[in-house]
Amino acid sequence: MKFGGINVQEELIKKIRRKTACIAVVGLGRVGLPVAAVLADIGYRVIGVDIRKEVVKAISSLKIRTKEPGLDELIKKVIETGKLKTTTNDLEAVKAADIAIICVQTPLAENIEPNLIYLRMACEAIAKGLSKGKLVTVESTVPPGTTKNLVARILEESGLKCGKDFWLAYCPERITSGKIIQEFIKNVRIVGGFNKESANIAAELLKVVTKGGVIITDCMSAEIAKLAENAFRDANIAFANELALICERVGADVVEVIKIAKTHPRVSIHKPGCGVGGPCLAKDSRLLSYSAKEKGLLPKIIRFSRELNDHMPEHTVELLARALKEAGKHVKNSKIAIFGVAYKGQVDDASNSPAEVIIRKLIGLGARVIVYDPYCKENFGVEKAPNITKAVRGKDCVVIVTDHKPFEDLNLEGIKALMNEKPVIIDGRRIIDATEAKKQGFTYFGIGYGA
Ligand code: SAJ
Repeated sequence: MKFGGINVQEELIKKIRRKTACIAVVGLGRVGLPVAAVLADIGYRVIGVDIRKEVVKAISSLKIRTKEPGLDELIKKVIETGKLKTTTNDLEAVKAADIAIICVQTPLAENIEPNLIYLRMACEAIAKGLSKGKLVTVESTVPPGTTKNLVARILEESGLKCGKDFWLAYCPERITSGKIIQEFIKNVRIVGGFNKESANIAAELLKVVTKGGVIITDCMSAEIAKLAENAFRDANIAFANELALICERVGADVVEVIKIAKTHPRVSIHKPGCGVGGPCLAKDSRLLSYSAKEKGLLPKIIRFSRELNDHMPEHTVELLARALKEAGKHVKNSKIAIFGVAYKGQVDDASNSPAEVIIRKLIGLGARVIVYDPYCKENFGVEKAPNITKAVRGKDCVVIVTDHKPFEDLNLEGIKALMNEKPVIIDGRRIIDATEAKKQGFTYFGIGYGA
C-alpha cells in the first residue's frame, strides 16, 4: 500500500524492527500496565492511556504498587528513562502513535452478558485519532466475532478502510498473575489478523516481544482459542473436583489418585480445591457459553464444569460443618480463621475468590470469622489478623483457602497450642500433611480426602 510514494506497510515494519515505533497502550490495568512497561523496556516509545486520572498520576509519579514480581522496578526504569509516558488524553496518544494496543477490561454484566462498554469507548477514541498506515491490536478477552463485528466497524467510522488503510489484529494476552513479566517474554503469542497484511504486521511486533514464537491465524479462531484455553482449564479443574467428591464418598485420597493417574503418558489432571477464582477462568467459560447460546447451542461440559466449580466453596463449608460436629462443636458461634483471601497463591488479588463465598456463608451460619493473608489486602468485611499467631489464637478451626507458600510449612504444633480444645483444620488446597495434622491432634478434613 503506497501513500504519496511511500509504502506505509514497509515503513511501519521498519519502525517496529528498529524499535522506533510509538505505541499507545489503551487501558493500564492488570494487562495493559505490564504490556506498556515491557514494550518501553524493549525500547519503544510508549504512551500509556487510562481514563482513571489517579492511575495515570500514580504511574507517572512512581507511586503505583503492583505486587507483581519485577513490575514496579520495570515501571520505575521506563518512567525514569522517559520511554513510558502516561496520559488520560486518548485522542492525543493515538494521534501520536503508530500502533494502538487495546487492553481494557471486558467484564460480565449482572445478567452474565459481556459488557463491552470499555472496549467500545476505547475503539471510539482510537477511531478519532486514526490515520492511514497505523496498526491496532486487541489484547482484551472478547466474545467470538468482536474484532470484526465491533472493533473494525467502530474504527471504520474514521472513514478509513480496515485491512487496507489501517491494520487490525486480535492478539490475546496469555499471562498469569505472579509471572506476568516472564510470561510476556516467553509465551507463544497468537495473532488473529483481520486480513493477511494485518496479521503479518502485528506478528512483526510480537516477534520482537516474545521468544516463545508467534502463531498466525484469523480473528475468530484467535478469539475462540483464547476462551477455549481458560474454559479447558476450568473443565479440567472441575474434573479434578468431581474426582475429589467421589474420593470423599468412597473413601480414597484424591491427591494419591491423581498422582497415580498422571503417570500415564496421556493423562493430565489439574488440582481439586475449594473453588476457582480470579479474573479469567469463570468469566471466559461463561463468555464461551454465552456465545454458543446466542447461536442456539447450549454447551454441556463448559456449563456443568462452571456449576461444579461454583459449588466447591459451599462444599468446603459443608466439610467444615461435618468436621466441627466430629469435634463436638457447631458452626454457630464457632471461631474460624480463614487462611488466604487471594484467589490463588502468591498474588495480591482477591477477585472472585472462593474466600468471599466461604466467609459469607459462615457468617450466615453464625460463625465468627477472621482472615489472615500475607499477600493480599482484602478482608471481605471481617477482621484481618496481622500474623498467624493472632489469627489462630482462641479459634476452633483454620480453613486453608489459598495455596500461599507459607501455609505449606505451618508449625502445626505451635498453632494447636494457641487454638481452642479439639481444633479443626479444613484443607481447601490439600497443602497440609494430613497424617501430621492428625498426629498433632487436629480433626483434619480436606477436599477429596476420604481416606
Ligand atoms: N485452580 C485450581 N486448580 C488448579 C489450578 C487452578 O483450583 O489446578 C484455581 C486457582 O486456585 C484459582 C483459579 O483456579 O482460584 C484460577 O487459577 P489460574 O492459575 O488459572 O490463574 P489465572 O486466572 O490467573 O490465569 C489464567 C491462565 N490461563 C491458563 O492457564 C489457561 C493464564 O494463562 C491466562 O492468561 C489468564 O487466565 C487470563 O488472563 O486469561
